[in-house]
Amino acid sequence: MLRFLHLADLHLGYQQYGLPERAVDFSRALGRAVRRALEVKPDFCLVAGDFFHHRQVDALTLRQAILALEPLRGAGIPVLAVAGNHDLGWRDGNESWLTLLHHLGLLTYLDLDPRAEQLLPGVGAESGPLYETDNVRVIGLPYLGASLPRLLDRLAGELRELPRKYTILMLHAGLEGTIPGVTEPLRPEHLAALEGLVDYVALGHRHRPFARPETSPQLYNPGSLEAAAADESEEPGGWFLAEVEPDESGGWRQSVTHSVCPRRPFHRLRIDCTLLHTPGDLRHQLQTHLADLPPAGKRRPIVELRLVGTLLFSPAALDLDELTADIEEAAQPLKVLVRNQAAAGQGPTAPGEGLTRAALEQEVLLQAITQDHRYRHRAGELAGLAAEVKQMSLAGAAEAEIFDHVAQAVEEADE
Ligand SMILES: [Mn+2]
Repeated sequence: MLRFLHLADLHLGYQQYGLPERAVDFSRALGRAVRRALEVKPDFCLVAGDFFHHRQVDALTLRQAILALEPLRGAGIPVLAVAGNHDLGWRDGNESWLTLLHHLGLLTYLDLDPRAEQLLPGVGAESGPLYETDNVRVIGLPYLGASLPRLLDRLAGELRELPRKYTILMLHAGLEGTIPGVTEPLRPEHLAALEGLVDYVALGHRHRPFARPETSPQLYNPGSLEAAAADESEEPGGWFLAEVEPDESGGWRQSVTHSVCPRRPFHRLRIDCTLLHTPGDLRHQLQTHLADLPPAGKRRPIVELRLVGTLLFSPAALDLDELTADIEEAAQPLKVLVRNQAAAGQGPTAPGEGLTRAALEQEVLLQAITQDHRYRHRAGELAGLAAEVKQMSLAGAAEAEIFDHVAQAVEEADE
């Protein structure tokens, strides 16, 4: 029986939100996967690209990589890796950090020269896209973007000439149809052309996990170990453990299970402002959400607050700092992300032509005040008051005098 672990998108060295703690999270996530590998003792581990977050790696990140890979080398578990777009940037022939890890014997870097006449070199070649044992063949391609489909055709041609054995194709590419609204150069039919030649396509690149065991070849993407973006927190990634046995018909039976990698908690709160008439209502709604959060664990969470819908009061009255402070007090987060995606209420419509300057001013004030549900019922009165304040100020009235006037007007209205 053959067993392997399939990981992708480790993004080591990613200080998400500028926080060193997040880079530690990505490293810890890899540590989890390594511990699992040491328990399972697979024949090898696959890393389908984006080992590092940046093309240039700092000393701490390199140390994190070495500390993760050394125990696997010690246990005799090969790590096979391809370059993702983050590892490469674009190809310019320079050595990458993955090449260095390869030369240190910490991983086997599978790479391919798309210009080579023959893509698959003979067994025993110093470098290239091929890792082969008696019963398994792994072909790993770097991130190739839009040129991948054509290359797969050539690869299929070369594979047809080789003796058949259990074959894994490792790619760093998104697959069309897996993320709504995202167009990918790689389509399912490009992979279907490998039917009978490849048994397991080990994907990385998009960070949400998926499994297509019903297709031929079977397609898998384990997702990223940690969330590299807020929307990745809802479909957490991890790793696949694949177990492969020969079946009666001369093919293979594979059983593939996904494990989610334990991550730092990531809470996404969403408030629809459309039914909230005042900033106080919004704050109250936030408190309700905060009370529903799971109790704090060992790791401080990341909390995202998204405001959606239509704002019923003036955007100027929306105090995002206050909302952030409420979240900080209630959840003790590592990071608060507040995103105001709420549309402001309808802006003033063009006032009618032929109005006097004073009438035009009143019209604009009236429309602005009417947009705020707190003051809508007294918009006419307040627009009049604003005009009076302006007149007083132009006439040189003292601040105290203006204040008294406003206070008196408000008091009268409240009676
Ligand atoms: Mn990635």
